[in-house]
Amino acid sequence: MPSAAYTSGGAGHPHKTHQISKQLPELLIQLQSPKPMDSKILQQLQAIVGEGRVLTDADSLQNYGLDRTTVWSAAPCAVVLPGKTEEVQAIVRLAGRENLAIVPSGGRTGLSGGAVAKSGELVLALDRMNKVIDFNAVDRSLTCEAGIITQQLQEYAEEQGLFYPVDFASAGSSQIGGNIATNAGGINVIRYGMTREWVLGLKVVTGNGEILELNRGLIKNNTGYDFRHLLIGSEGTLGIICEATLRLAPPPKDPAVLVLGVSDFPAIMDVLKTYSGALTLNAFEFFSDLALEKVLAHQPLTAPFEQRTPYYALLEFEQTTPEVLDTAMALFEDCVEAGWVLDGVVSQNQTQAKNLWRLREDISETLSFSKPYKNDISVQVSQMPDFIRAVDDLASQRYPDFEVVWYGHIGDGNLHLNILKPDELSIEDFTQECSSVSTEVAELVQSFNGSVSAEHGIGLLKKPYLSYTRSETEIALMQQIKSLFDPKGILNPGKLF
Ligand code: 2HG
Ligand code: ZN
Repeated sequence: MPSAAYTSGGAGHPHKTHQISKQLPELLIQLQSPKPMDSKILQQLQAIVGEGRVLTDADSLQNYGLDRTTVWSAAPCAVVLPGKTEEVQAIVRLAGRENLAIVPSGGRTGLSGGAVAKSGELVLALDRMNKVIDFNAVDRSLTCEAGIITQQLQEYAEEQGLFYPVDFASAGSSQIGGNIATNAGGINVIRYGMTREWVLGLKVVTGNGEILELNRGLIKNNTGYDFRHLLIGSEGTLGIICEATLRLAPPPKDPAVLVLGVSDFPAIMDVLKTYSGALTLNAFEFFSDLALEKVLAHQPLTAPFEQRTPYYALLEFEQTTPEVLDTAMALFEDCVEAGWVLDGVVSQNQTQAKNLWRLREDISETLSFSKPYKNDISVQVSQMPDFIRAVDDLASQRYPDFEVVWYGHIGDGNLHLNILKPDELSIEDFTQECSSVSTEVAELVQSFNGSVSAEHGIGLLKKPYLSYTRSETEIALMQQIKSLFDPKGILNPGKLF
């Protein structure tokens, strides 16, 4: 292997604990003079949750009113912090009586505006409901409250000798309830699937104020419609997730990370085919050299190897036996010989593995400083080469003056296409220009039978494009289902459809 020596930078701070700073343009920072909270409702909320747990100060409204999108201004009427399911139920019932819209709120790390409160809603934040309630070694499962931070859950599982495999860069601030409400994906989907795969049970409060206990931790339960799966990915429109029972896995053995410098897109797919045919991959990610350049300019990291290449593939695999690494190296030689791979580096310990991961995981945070317009699209993996070619043609025709950064979870067919805002362009003009191209991107996605939102959800941002992936009949059925779970339409109104 040409660059076997590891060259990445020092440890730095742990990559999952830093939060993306919300650098918003001034015009978006001002609150849209939220409607003051009716004092009688305020008193009733306080009676439910206790003194100091209903927030109305400007900082809290700003902080709890936004996720990581930069398009809308925060304008909730108040933030309420319940401590248990019965309090959530009482708040929902009060909101139903008063016709008050509720925005359920987790870690607000979403990228589609699903947790944005921009129209005088009450933000119901799960922060105080953050405990592990039960762990069962025989069932390999744990039950926790919805407000637990994903990374804390992962660490808890690790302390039990087990593994919660859903992982992504914002795991240090996202909450499990939000992960479930958006069916979060992340970097390990190729091996472990999305959040949905790991949910064994849910306790939720519907928009009608009923408490439902869904599936109660069972592996086998064929008793009709599985409402648990309706709630997963429902983006807070059907019910508020208060507790979850999650399945845990055995931890992967000594995972190694390989970063390969690749000549072009088709070569990435050849590398994927080569490696996934011979090894069990935990992840197969890719990023362009422009993505790497941006990360290196903002983070204390060094390039994976001296030579810069147009694209990089990042693979993670379990070293179940010492031979696995030999296989990976032999495949590397094959890929070099075929002309697909130009250089490569493999981690020799977990610190090196973590630092190599940062080259990929830090992209989103790094790009946030350029207020990117985001696309999170997917097709079947087999369609990827043709799809990428078509998206590339479209992007170079329609965005000739913008920097386009390519990266994503290529192993599961998910592309993140970020268009960077030039400094001289206002955010309004930039968003408008990008939105007009988005319809063409959506048409292209539709022609490939793909999805306009692979893992970030629909929220507010992707609402105009939902019909490119879901039929009219499906959307009408979704609306009818919503009216059953939330007859007054108080849960996250205006999101999803
Ligand atoms: C990732 O894969 C995240 O890094 C964020 O899903 C993607 O910011 C993005 O576009
Ligand atoms: Zn992603």
